[in-house]
Amino acid sequence: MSTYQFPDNFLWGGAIAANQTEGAYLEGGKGLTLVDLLPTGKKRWDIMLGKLDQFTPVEGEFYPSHEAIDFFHRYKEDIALFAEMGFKALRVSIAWARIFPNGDDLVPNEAGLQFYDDLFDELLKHGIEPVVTIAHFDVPVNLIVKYGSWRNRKLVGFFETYAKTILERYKDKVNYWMTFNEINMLLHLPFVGAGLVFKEGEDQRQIKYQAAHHQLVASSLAVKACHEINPDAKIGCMLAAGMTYSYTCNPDDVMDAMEKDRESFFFIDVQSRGAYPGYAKRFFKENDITIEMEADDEALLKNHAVDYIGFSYYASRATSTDPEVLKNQTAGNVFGSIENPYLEKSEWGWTIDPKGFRITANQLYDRYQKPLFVVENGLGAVDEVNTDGEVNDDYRIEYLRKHVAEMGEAIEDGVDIIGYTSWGPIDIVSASTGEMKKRYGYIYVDKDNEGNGSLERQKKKSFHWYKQVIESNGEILD
Ligand code: BGP
Repeated sequence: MSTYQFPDNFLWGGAIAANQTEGAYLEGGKGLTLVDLLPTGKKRWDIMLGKLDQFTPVEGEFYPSHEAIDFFHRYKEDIALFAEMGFKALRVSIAWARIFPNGDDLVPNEAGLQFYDDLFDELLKHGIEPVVTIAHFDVPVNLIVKYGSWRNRKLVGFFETYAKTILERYKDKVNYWMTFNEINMLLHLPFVGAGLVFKEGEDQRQIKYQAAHHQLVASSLAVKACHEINPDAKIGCMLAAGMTYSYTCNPDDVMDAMEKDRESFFFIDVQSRGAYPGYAKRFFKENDITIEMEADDEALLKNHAVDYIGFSYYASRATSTDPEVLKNQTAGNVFGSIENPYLEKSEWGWTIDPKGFRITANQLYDRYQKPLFVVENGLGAVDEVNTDGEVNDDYRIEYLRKHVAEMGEAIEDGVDIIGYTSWGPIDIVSASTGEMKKRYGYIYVDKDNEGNGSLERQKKKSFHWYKQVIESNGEILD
């Protein structure tokens, strides 16, 4: 038995994203979205970095998002399994291109709106709160081709129209919203985070930060609309978090670690504290970055701050100013990191640091003093179905048990955490690699990296473990 006291109404559940689960990529009137242009294999990474000149799927390439795990047709079966685990909440995203297939359509696509009405009704039928991400890595391709995506100020207006449409449509069904998934990802995977495509010789950093400003203004407009349409709803931001450790007590390393964290905190400082921080203004000046603003931008940012801080936690990071030390890089949720000699890594090289979860939660709560919502955490691993047809994912239970325990410690530290929706409660397409092999789920899906399989679902050992965690409200973690 653990000794942790999770709040009575703690939102235990899971998190998925439209582009990694739904499939049906052109059904029901949906338009092409940026992820529909991401094939598996080595081309994927270059495109995610913004090197792309082909805006329709290429014959012969495999695009995992086109079918994903067919959640579009199977959501009722999957939600029944989530309900069997006792989920209080399910984080989903709405595919922008299901609602506005071209992004700049004058009227929304009713079939798309109806799909999410049906999805939310199914969740509510099972007593599961929808937690909705408005934008999760899926800008409609037409907005990229016609306007250059978020580098263009016009995206603010298109996004505001999209956000107002769904906030109004689902105001009686959705009480938890968040604006941009991992808004800081834009700096690292600009095509994924903001649909940015670069031409030879462009100043990419200038374009990224101008696009970031447009997203930050758009986010404040969504917050404003949410509070006007449904004052009882809560709307948050969403950060890819994970504290950066200094490799040594050398003040240069400590400063470097602080600056690495501030690179991400910048987005949340604006969305939660309502203004550009001084360190960002210094950074812009020293790097010849000029942010074009419109007259009421700063007032919008100031007057429409988020209600809670949503974040993903997979790992902590480490940094050093010593070129020799910097050579020992490891992977991570895109950011990468220096190998931490005190910690293990996943099969994909992601550092495993449960205590870092407690540290990061304290760091965020100290900084923002607003409720936190853990909207992603989990272990991507290779799962094998054994000869008895079972998946004994003890390694995933171990990872999750340790992280949930550290979350309990953070709550005892006084950190106000309102929920935990672990990433990928069902096996889904990996965002970074497009693989099915990198599995996160409590539920196994019969599909491989090449798209073969029956799509059949089956419970893993962790399904029963998580069911017990939820039933006991975090008391039983063994
Ligand atoms: C985050 C995304 C999620 C999810 C997660 C796991 O960046 O918000 O969409 O994909 O990472 O990463 P991956 O799927 O690459 O293993």
